[in-house]
Amino acid sequence: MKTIHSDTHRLHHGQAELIDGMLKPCFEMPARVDMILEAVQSAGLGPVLSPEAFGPAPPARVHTAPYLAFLEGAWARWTALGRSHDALPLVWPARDLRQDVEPSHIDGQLGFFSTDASVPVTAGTWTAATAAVDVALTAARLLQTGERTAFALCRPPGHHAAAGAMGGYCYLNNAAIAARWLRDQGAARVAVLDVDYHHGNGTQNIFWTDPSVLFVSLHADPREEYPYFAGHADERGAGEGYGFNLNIPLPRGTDWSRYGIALREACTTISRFAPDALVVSLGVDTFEGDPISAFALRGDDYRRIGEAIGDLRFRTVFVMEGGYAVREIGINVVNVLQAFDSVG
Ligand code: Q9C
Ligand code: ZN
Repeated sequence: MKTIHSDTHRLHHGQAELIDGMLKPCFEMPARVDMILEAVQSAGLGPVLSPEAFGPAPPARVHTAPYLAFLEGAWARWTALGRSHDALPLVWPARDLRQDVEPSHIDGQLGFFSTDASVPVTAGTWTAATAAVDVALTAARLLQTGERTAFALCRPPGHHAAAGAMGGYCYLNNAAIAARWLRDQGAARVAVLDVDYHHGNGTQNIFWTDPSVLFVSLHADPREEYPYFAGHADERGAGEGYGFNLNIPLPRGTDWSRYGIALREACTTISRFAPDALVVSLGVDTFEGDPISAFALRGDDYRRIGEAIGDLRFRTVFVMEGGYAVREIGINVVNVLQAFDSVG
């Protein structure tokens, strides 16, 4: 399996996130990619290639124009006020407030274009996020050239980014942009399987009314975990897209005995949909040692995930999402990818 990787991700490095009333170092850090790359190379997974540039059109197929304009210019607007630390949102248009007027002040815009505070905008965030999109698209293009699979080593992650909002460490939705691009290239049906610990609310939002992109997500029950306000089982899509969204929320402490059953259900649904391509939002924050999560998957379980996905026999692009146990992140990711290859 080929891996697509760009060092440009380093330009996005948030200084802090708010935990227990204190600013703590961001869990979503550049070292995550270093560890995955090292594991890919030492396992001999396959060649590591640089991305090609796809330009602004593919993200514009998924995200709104006002949101993209905001994100591209946010750092300049922030520093123009004499500020020098991370730009963070602190006020949101919650219910009972106006949702329909974009503020002109950067402090208002940060809230208008986000779902929560876990999205520091730094000097290099836009450049890093657009590079991650190119990584995802370059991997997707490999499927067009006859490869059965490819691994997009994206950072920052993407699945919490909605059409018009950043959130949960995510700015541009790499997996959704890749799925949309595959559709635009002629794939009639694309499935997105999201195995990150957190519900992929951004991806769900983007394909909510679209019957040509099936979204299936296994994740922590939103009653007790981020993103809290999306990811319930009764969210099935709307309009033409009704029935093409499947959420499988799982309780704290979920281990393989439970996860494996849920994954089989997810795979059965995808198999029936018979997509022309499969995009996997690959998060390994389901790991028992993850510092912000509460599932209990172990190293070997990632092999089982890879085998289950490989058994589907669809052309598959893996897009990196979450995973914060930095020491084990590489081996867990490579376990999925090697097991997928072994089924091929
Ligand atoms: N106590 C991804 O995995 N909230 N995003 C963290 C920690 C945000 C996770 C709170 C979690 C976002 C891509
Ligand atoms: Zn996650």
